[in-house]
Amino acid sequence: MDTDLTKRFICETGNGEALLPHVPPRPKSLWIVTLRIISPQRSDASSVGRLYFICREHIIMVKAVAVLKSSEGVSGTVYFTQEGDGPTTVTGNISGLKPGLHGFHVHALGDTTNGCMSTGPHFNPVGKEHGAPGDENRHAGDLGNITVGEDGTAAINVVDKQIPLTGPHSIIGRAVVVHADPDDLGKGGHELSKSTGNAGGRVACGIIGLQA
Ligand SMILES: [Cu+2]
Ligand SMILES: [Zn+2]
Repeated sequence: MDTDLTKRFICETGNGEALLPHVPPRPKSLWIVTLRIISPQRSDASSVGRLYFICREHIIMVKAVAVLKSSEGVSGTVYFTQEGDGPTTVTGNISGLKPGLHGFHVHALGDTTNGCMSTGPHFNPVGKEHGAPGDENRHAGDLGNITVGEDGTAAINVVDKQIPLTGPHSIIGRAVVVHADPDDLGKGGHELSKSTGNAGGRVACGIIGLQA
């Protein structure tokens, strides 16, 4: 079964576009479909004709969501959208945090069997060091910091090219983690700067799942 939700195949005939869900999809290929055409007037009358379709791949918008919870009263919802192979937009709100900067990452695993501790290290599919979102040398999961206001709430608005929702480096099924302290973006000189940004404990997390 084709479980890739990101692609559909639009097939065209001389009479315009038609979606052919039962045609085995293959991009840029010519499909010849044999149709049995049944007359609406006479159910016993049918004829066989051939239609020629050219199918092309059509990549659609993919959406995902993570619901963040913690025992310390932190909660929030983080949304991810990606169109085609463009950048991923991250939006949402998190509340119940202390004011200031908090490290904000995608961690490698969507495993919360031991709370946020079991979500693994920062998502790092190509073996780089911890860094800032704009750095060349960074983990894919390094989204920097979120800024929490005096009301304990942070609004998230990030656009990033290294956290796709499709393909081999997809973040679907991984986790979003908010930390107790600021992420030093690899520049703090601490022994943990180049691995975690020394962002302290994991105060809330949520698993990134596909959304309709
Ligand atoms: Cu983290
Ligand atoms: Zn990192």
